Amino acid sequence: MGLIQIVSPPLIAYDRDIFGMIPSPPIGIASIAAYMRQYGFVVNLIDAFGINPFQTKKYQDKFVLIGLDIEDILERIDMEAEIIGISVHSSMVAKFCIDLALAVKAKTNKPVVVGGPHISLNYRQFNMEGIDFAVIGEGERTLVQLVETLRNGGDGKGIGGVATPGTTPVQEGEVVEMDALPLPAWDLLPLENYWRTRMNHSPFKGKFIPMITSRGCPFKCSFCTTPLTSRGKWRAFSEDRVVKEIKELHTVYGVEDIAIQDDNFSANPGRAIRICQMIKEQGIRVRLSLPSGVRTETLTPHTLDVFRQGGVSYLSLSPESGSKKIRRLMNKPLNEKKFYELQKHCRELNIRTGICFIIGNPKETMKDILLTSKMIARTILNGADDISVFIFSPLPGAPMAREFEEKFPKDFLGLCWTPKWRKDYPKWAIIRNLLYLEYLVLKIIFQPLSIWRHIRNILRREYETKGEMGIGRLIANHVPGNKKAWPVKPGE
Ligand code: B12
Ligand code: SF4
Repeated sequence: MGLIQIVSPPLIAYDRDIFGMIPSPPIGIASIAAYMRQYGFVVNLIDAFGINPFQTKKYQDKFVLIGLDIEDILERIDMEAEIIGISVHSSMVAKFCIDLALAVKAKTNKPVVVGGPHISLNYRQFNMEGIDFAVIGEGERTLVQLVETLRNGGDGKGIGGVATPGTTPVQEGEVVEMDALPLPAWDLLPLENYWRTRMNHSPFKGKFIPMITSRGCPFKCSFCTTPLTSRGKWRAFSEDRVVKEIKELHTVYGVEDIAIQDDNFSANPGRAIRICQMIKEQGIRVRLSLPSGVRTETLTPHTLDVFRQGGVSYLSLSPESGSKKIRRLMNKPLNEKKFYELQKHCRELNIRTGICFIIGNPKETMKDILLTSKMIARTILNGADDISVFIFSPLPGAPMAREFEEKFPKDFLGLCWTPKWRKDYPKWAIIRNLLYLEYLVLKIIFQPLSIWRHIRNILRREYETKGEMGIGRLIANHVPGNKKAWPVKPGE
């Protein structure tokens, strides 16, 4: 019996777009590999970004490809593999993954299976290209079922959660009970290379790793696809399982910074509190961060106190807009009073905060922008450390994408938070820059001491905010002859 080969594609972003160039070890395929190994499968992972994050190339005119390209990946594919899987995280990599899948098929003539968040809502795009199998939703159980069926001479059609060219899945795929999932197979991924980039999805000082403690989200923000892929369900590891994983990451991999990348870590606030209490009681010394946006509805000042005691050092809050009208369109209600209180409390607790905004809604007027600008000012006066301003991009499947009138790229390339293909992009880019300028000026005026702290962190390359990581990277790139800098533009 051959092995199971799974490929995670390189990172693809607009040239020099630091908003899109965020590396993070691919936890989805690490989870599948760990689960399959339990059943005796031999799994080999090719992390096309992680293997060589310092190799950059021009891609499709306006983009940059970071990591291995198709030829590099083909060289590494094990010809003994009985099936080759490709993980498609976002629409940004869909075009590359189709080309890769077709090239793999042509070279190996083995079955190719794709999966990942993009596939769950856009499997037809891959079916139309004739790619053998597309797994919708969580992949652990479905991939085992698919491989076993193929081994037994089946054609894979009719398995829940599997789409094949010309057929739609008859039923949802089976999901594994959360606590039955083993710890991700990090031993199969080149973590050291990620650490060498000195960039991550979340601030860090030492060795970092991502972690998922729950899947799905019960909320329904209209720009997001998670409510559809998770069907509004939220499933979580038990507190014991989460703490066990944190302990192991710390002791086995020497990790000091853990980025909890859940869609909604605190959907069950009691569970989140207990996790942090257990970390404190057991004396586990790691820094935790919550970079994916924590819903204010699920937080109280007390929750934040316990988070701090459990090691939470950074979290991002996502009001998304200062305008009620825009928040309504995003289906993201916000109690502003509570938001400001929580934000101030984070400051008191020394939890670093990043406040996230999305601008560029087609119905957004100057008045709405001014309200966002006002909110940014107030958050800085309250002591916010960082802001992130994204430009709205219609992610295929998201409710807001359906209302978006401008045609988005057919191949989905460019569907990221810097949508340069939008006709009105230049306008939004200027507004984004002005909002960052406002942030910087107000920071210098109202938080002068914090500037020194940011400078110190950047010089030490030990980051407490996302902004420090970005600036640290840009500076490192401008030091002549600095071979350690993670590149921002295509190489030769
Ligand atoms: C963490 C995260 C990131 C991280 C880490 C990514 C990584 N390397 O894993 C970072 C910050 C780097 C990131 C970047 C981006 N992301 Co992101 N990200 C997420 C998030 C919040 C969680 C993903 C995750 O770890 N889930 C947990 C793991 C266990 O699940 P999983 O990865 O989905 O894997 C499971 C299945 O998908 C499947 N599966 C996965 N791979 C495979 C392969 C095979 C062969 C099979 C069979 C199955 C399979 O099985 C796995 C186990 O059950 C999701 C939201 C979500 N819930 O999906 C958004 C999400 C996937 N991201 C999104 C986007 C848009 C982006 C960006 C484009 C944003 C940007 N900056 O512009 C970039 C893309 C970067 C690039 N150029 O490719 C969108 C994608 C929507 C779309 N259609 O494009 C999502 C859905 C969020 C949203 N708002 O809607 N992201
Ligand atoms: S943006 Fe966050 S809170 Fe809103 S639906 Fe998506 S995952 Fe849930």
